[in-house]
Amino acid sequence: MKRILVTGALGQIGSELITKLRREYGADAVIASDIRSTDNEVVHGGPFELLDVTNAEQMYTVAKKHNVDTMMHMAALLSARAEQTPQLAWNLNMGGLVNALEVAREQHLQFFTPSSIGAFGPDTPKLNTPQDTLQRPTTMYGINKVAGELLCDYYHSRFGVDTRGVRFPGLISYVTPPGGGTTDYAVEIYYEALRSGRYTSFIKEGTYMDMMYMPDALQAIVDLMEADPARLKHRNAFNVTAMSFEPQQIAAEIRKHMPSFEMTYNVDPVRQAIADSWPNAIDASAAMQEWGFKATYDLAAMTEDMLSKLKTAIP
Ligand code: AKB
Repeated sequence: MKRILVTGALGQIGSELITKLRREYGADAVIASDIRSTDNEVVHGGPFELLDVTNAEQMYTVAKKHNVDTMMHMAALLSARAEQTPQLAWNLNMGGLVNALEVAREQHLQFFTPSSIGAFGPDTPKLNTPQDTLQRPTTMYGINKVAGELLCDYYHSRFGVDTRGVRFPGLISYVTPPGGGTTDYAVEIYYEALRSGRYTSFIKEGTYMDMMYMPDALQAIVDLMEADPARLKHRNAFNVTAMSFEPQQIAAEIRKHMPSFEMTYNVDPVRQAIADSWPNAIDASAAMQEWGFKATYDLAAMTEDMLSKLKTAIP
């Protein structure tokens, strides 16, 4: 039986990943961990441990106690938050990753951690951004992500750790809201559309970024972890994406369901600068060829699903 330790389990990806993994591998096979606890399914639906990823000894003890064979390391600060507190971001994003990789090395674990489109920078080709290309990010988050990609490659080549990973675009979901990201506008817009019929975007009109609906992101993690390693020429940091749009396009899609929806702009210079330094649309062909990555939701299908799910979730 598989035994998977997930860090950052109460975060945006973690909380839905836990549900999916427990459904696929059994509730007891998935150990959720986070620095905090709360009263929800992640905590009560299977094993849960309080875990500060910057504490190497604690991480080792939890992994050993549950005899895990896989680690999915999700705990991290997102781009905008990392820009506000760069020292904390370095300590958490890099310190946590090094600790997690060390546990994976010592205990021979299969390992997953997400990178991001944030690992690219202003000099990276903006359109059809290749899998292997120039990476000179200008944000603390991006620097963490590039360093993390290289570190995961290193742990594979130097120590033989089975490291795997993807570069996620903005992830959109109706379960747990993201916090501190640049792509968060594309989640907030749905909540505000339903709550008030209007949204003020902090990202400027015409700013294209890659995005993906959460079910596709979770499936990508499972598929990559189950992929035949002989087929993987890259291991870490596979470009994955489902769509690229700018604020007017998501607003227009929402208007198809809510004709009176209104959008205005109040651009946040910090998050806008981050978005401007990222690609407009990345090329995911390496992930498609090497492990069969495929996204099923486009902007229209995602919008329909988000609005119908949120309608019942928002009081
Ligand atoms: C963020 O906006 O920081 C994240 C990401 C694209 O990595 N959603």
